[in-house]
Amino acid sequence: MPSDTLPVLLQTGLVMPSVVEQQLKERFRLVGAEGFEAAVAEHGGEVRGILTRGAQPVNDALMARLPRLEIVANFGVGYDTVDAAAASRRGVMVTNTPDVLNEEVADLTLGLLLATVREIPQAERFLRAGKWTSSAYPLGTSLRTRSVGLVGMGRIGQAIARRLEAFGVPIAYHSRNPAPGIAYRHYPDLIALARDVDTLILILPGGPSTRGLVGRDVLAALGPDGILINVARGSVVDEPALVEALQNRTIRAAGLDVFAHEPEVPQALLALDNAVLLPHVGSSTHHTRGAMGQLVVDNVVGWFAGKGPLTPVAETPWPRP
Ligand code: NAP
Ligand code: 8YV
Repeated sequence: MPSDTLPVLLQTGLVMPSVVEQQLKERFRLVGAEGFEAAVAEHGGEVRGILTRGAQPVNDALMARLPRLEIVANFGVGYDTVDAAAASRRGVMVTNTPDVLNEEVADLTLGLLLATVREIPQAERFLRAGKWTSSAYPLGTSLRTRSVGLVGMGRIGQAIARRLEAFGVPIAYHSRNPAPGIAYRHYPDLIALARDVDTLILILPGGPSTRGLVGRDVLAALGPDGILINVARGSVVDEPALVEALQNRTIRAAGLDVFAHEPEVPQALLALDNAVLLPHVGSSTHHTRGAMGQLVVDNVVGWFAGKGPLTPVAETPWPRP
């Protein structure tokens, strides 16, 4: 088929080219990777699908410029940069990549938890700096005495909980509703949970409903021995309040995979020795990113073949009610 008769897909930045581009380029015309604004200006009237990984918000204003848009395929389970409610109003399908990354993200979360509690990066820096020859690394805090509050008990939260079970750590959780079939104590009130545990792990969606959920009040309730692990979204935490709590040691430490304005990380956080910082790598292995890319491909191909998407988000159910 001549390329100008193929359905046009707009990419908001590169989305796993070795999997996604490789499989879609024969059946679709891919535009946008080399200049998003220029592609919208030139092809806006023809675009039928968007491939996105979150760098560029897919909001109502963008969708208004794409009158033939049918589907937004998000590379990632979290789709907080896509206005799914606006898509639903416009009859546009939104898909994400759930489940295929649960175990990978849960592995990384346990790694980050241990790194933060046992100060693994700090101890390594100590050795590399040649300090071991003059003194032993100071004794630190232990996971043995800790209890964990999971904020979010969905697909990934449950995979984290399974791993924590193996570590013998008591678990409780906060979410808006109790998770079906989960026996851990449910706290409808996040501050009450923060008061009762000394370690919080955030694993819930970003977006307006969770913006700033962990602020000064939650950090104060967590207390001076408190450890905060965030593998959810930077927007869930009041970042300046967290920096202040770490600087003043009103909490003990934080392990962060996500930040408010990625890829920018505040200098004040970089300067802290009680923060372990990762560049949003929860799912970033060849294995799991490949599976996520394949799910993006399968959603898009299924949609344009008239079979419907594999993993529609809650706001755009399929089959349509
Ligand atoms: P999920 O299965 O949809 O679970 C979400 C959990 O969060 C549920 O327990 C839900 O319970 C709870 N929740 C939702 N909104 C809430 C609110 N306003 N207040 C309190 N709890 C709320 O999602 P998942 O697949 O586990 O993924 C969770 C999130 O992890 C993603 O959305 C993404 O942001 C993040 N993530 C990060 C990485 C990384 O690389 N760091 C990788 C993958 C995912 P209720 O609905 O009952 O409240
Ligand atoms: C990805 C994620 O890194 O799935 C998610 O929600 O945060 C990560 O798996 C991201 O979405 C792709 O850039």
